[in-house]
Amino acid sequence: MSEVSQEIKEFMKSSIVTDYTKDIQQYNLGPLWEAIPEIMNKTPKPQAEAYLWSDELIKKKMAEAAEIFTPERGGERRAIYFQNPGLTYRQPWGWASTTQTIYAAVQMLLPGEKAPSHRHSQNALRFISEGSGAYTIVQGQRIFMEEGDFLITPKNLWHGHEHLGTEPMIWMDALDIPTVYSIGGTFFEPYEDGLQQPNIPDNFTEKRYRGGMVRPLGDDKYTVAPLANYKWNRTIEGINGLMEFDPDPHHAFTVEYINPSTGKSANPTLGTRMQHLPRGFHTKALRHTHSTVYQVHRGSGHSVINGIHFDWKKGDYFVIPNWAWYEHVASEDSYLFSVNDLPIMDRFDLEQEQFLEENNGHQKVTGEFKAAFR
Ligand code: GTQ
Repeated sequence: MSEVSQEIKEFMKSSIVTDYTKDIQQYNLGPLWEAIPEIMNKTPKPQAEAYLWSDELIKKKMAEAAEIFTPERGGERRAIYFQNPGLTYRQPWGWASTTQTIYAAVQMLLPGEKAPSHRHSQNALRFISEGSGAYTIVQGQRIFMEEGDFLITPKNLWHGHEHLGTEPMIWMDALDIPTVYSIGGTFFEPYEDGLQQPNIPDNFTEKRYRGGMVRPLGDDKYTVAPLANYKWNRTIEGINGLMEFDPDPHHAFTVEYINPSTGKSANPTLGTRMQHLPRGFHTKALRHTHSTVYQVHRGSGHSVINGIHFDWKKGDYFVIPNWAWYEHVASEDSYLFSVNDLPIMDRFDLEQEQFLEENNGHQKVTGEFKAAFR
C-alpha cells in the first residue's frame, strides 16, 4: 500500500466519513477502511498471546475438579483446557482456544474411572505426562498408555478411556477444535453403549510397527492411523541417534512424529515434535507463521518470546504465537513436547520462516512473565 497523504488521512477522520461509517453499520454492513489495519497487517498479527500455565496451577485445579465430578458425570472427560488470554474476550462464540487453531488441555483419569466412547470430526492427540495402566480404546483397539507415549486419534474414530491401574493418569490432549469450529465442520456422536468393547488385539498397531523403519506389507496404502501409539523409548532412540552429531542451532535435537504410511505428520492437521535441549544449550531465535503449544516433559529452563523471559520446568505449558521470535535455554537436560499447526499453514501455502541475524541470533530481554501459582 502506498503512503497516504496527510490531506486524505484528515479527510478519513472527518465527520463526513465517520458518520457514514456509523450509518452503514446499522444495516449489518462493514467499512473495510476501518478493518484493513487489523485484518490485512503486513505480517501475521496473532490474537493469541505468548503465555504460560504452571504445573502447580494445573495440579491444584485438577485436584479440585476430581473432588467435584467424575468423567462419566462431567461432560464425558475430566479435561481443563488452556484459554489464551488474547482470545478470551474476542472470540464471539464465548470460549477461547489455546492458539487460533489449536485446542490444548490437560486430562486426568483416576483408577477405576471410565470416559465413555464417542467420535467427532476433530483430530485428537495425547501426550502422556504421568502414570500407567490406563488404556484408550480406539475403533475397538485397547492401547495402553505410559509416561512419554504419544498417541493419535484421527477424526471420526470411536474412542474412550478406562483406567485399570493404581495411580492417577495425567495427559495432554490437543485437537484442531478451533479450526474445525471456525470453518463450520463440527460433527459429534456419542457411542450408544458407554465404553466400546475391544474387538481387535490390544496394542495392535504398536506391535505391527515394532521394527520402526520397516512396515507391514500393504501399509503403503494411506490409512489414518497405521501406528496409534509412539512409545517413549522409540522416540528417545531417535533423539539419541541425532545426538551423535552436531545440534541444529535453532532446534537442538528435535524429531517429528510421522504417519509411517505417508511420511507426513502423524495427525493430518496438527504437527507434533519432541525436542531435546541438553543442559546449558541455548537455541538461536527464529519466527514462523505457525503457532506452537509446548509441554515441558522433563527438565527446566526458560524461553525468550518476543523479548519476554518465560521460566519453565516440568509440567508447565506455554504458547508461542504465530510470527513471535523465540529461543529456548535449558538449565537442566530438558525434553519439550510440542504441538503446532504447521500442517494447516502448509495446506494453505502460508508458512514462512525467519532466523534472527543480529546479536548472534539472540533477542534483547525486555521483561519477565509471571505465572500464576508458581
Ligand atoms: O479424550 O476424547 O480434551 O474428545 C477434548 C475432546 C479430550 C477425548 C479433550 C475430546 C477428548
